[in-house]
Amino acid sequence: SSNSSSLLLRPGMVLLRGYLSLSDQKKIVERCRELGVGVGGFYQPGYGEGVEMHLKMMCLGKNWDPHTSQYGEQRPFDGAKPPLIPPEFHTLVSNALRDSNALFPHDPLPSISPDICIVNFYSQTGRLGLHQDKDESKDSLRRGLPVVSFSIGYSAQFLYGDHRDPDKAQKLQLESGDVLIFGGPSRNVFHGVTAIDTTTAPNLLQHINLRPGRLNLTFRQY
Ligand code: AKG
Repeated sequence: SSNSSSLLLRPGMVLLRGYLSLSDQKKIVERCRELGVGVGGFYQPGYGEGVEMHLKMMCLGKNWDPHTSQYGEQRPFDGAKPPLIPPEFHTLVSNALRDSNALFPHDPLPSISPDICIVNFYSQTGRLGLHQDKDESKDSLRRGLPVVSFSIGYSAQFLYGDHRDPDKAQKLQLESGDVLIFGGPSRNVFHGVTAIDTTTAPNLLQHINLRPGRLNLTFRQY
């Protein structure tokens, strides 16, 4: 359901504004809640990571460890195996990439079979420092396989650019239902979340049954 406000932000970086329907968002919230309270569910990454992480995290498919920046099949701190990526998430990701390529045929991005999804939950004070997603395989990075990111709940002030310096970054408000894709020449873009906007859409959270905060899912192919 991508609409006319979808944007090619820069080569290889697409914003599908309002792509996820409310009903899709609600289902994603519900599924993440179920998975989040089970084995391998949400935890709070400690401080002293490479990147400032003020959020709760869970991995699906593979584990990504913020301490070592390594992928693995289990979480080092409790041995849990991450839950599988639900099949309906796979469908949403491949549809989003297909629709993005149809909107911007001059900048096609390769499709992916995501084997890792990082689910972040930002409370009202949540944030995430500027970083690159560069821990996937050399092959995945070399091919520019896109990262596909779903935003649900409160809006986020999102920064992106070619440098780690926030003053040099572009600003973007990511809203509930937005899908952001970055691959190809934008695969190594620096990005992060400076603040959560708690003033957005007061009825939205009730509709999608999310506690106050923001849920973000990023899908990648290791
Ligand atoms: C990441 O998980 O690597 C992110 O950068 C998440 C960004 C976001 O929450 O929009």
